[in-house]
Amino acid sequence: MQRKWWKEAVVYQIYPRSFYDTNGDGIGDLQGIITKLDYLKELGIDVIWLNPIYQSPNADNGYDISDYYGIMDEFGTMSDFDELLSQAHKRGIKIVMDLVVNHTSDEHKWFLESRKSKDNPYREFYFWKKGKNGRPPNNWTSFFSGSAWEYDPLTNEYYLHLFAVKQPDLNWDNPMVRQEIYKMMKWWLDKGIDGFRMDVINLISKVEGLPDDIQGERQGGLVGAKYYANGPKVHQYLQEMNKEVLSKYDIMTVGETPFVTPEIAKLYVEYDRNELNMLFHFELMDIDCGNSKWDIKPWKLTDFKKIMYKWYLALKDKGWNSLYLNNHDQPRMVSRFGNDKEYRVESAKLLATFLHTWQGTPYIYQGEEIGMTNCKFESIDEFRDIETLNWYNDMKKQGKSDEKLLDILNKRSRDHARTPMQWDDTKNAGFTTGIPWIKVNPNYKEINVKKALEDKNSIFYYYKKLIELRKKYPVIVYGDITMLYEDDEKIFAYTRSYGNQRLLVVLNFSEDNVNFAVPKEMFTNSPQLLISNYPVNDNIQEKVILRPYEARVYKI
Ligand code: ISL
Ligand code: CA
Repeated sequence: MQRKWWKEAVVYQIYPRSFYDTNGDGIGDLQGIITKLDYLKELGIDVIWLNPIYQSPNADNGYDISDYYGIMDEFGTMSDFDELLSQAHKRGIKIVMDLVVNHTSDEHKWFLESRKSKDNPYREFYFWKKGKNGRPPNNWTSFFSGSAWEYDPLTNEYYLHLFAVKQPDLNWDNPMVRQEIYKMMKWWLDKGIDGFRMDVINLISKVEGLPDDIQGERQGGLVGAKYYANGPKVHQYLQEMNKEVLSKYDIMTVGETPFVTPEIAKLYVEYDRNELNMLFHFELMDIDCGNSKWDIKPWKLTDFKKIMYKWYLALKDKGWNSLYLNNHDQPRMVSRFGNDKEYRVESAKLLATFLHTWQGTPYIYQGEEIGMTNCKFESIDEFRDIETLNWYNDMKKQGKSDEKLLDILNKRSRDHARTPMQWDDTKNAGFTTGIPWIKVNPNYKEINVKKALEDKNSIFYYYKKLIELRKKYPVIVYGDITMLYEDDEKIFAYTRSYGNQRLLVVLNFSEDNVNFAVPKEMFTNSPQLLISNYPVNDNIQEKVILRPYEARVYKI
């Protein structure tokens, strides 16, 4: 197995807007991240992934970029960024930036030019088309509700936006677009950043002619996805990007890729393809979704295990997996996959044990390390996210009741991940001295960093220990996986092996006490407990009773 720093690393994702505010405007900022670097150092992470910090009118919190070479005013200046990068590097922490190049803001200078006239040199930077009998050019729908096309009276044409109206899609078939993007990437890499997380990078190549989705097939609730998801030239473009940019630097890359199966993923991440290092797939995130993310259904542990094992096997020895249980687009993992009430601490630690002992690079989302939960939103006015607000308005038009919609949003809105980081038990959780841009989760008096740092048994120190174990035992990074009791609906158990190192991981994903029979051959050496989320004083026995959400890792 090829050893790589980005396989051994633990990544910490920061949503800067909600991390820490240093000037009292209610918005987190780059100085805020600098202030908290020692906290992250204490946790032991190796890499920070920053959600977008470029100039942006913030229709989608920075995912609508108006200048790739500038820092968002609210976040600070380029010199703050340079300071952040050097302060992080001084502590041995790398910085990975978000790369949002499927679309720009409609306020980007390329788009401002592009919309001016049909013969503007920038016209072909985007997708412009005539309507069909007063209707959009095709029937594709946007990720954020409604048509994927917006009419512009100035030239009497429509432009394509797979996301918000203010996020026009770039035309990657235009070589000038690609060259501009590569130039910009090199500019940031030459500054010394350590990699990119590439936003919806598998949507950049659209099928020529942008045809109607005849069957109106709704992939994840979207009409048209089959004409742009993993499109015809995406691999050609990524190989070109790799050759011209990525291969020249010692960096890590992770593509965010909805609509990928392991078979499709191989084409992006197999070592000999020279495209990306790893992907964020959505199969686990879809586990409790019906037709779309708003259609909530219960999930089963056997499905969870099947998905993880399938991805492990598919990429084994040929590529690499990334591991995440939540991020800025998803509900909080402890509320979704654990129990955020009586077993919050136990289940947060259990999920962490899985995240850090499966094969792949773990990504921790800010606040996860203290067990932050979903937030109770009382009314629609408390939400900020454009996806949430557009969907709500759409559903209201269709006559749905507020009560029903709020109930769904209280499980699914992206804003659960975006409430401010809870630093202490003072006003606004110590996030800001001003008025926070979004509601603070009312549970901050109970759940906060200060409290976590004062308690040796906290979730925080459990994460710290998991990260230390990863550094100490290469088997955690590189070990092969063997599944145990695959059909069990409550227990997730597996072994890892690498050379003569071997681990046994046992996780009780239920609220019940569960019997676990330890396979006989594991008694030969005396197993050593490496970590667990309950006090365990006995040595491993043939029959173990696992308590609710109990997690144990043994060296065997
Ligand atoms: O958030 C989602 C589900 O709630 C996804 O559909 C998400 O929109 C999709 O995965 C793309 O996400 C990325 O690009 C978006 C941005 O809003 C997200 O924050 C980002 O992670 C557009 O740039
Ligand atoms: Ca601020």
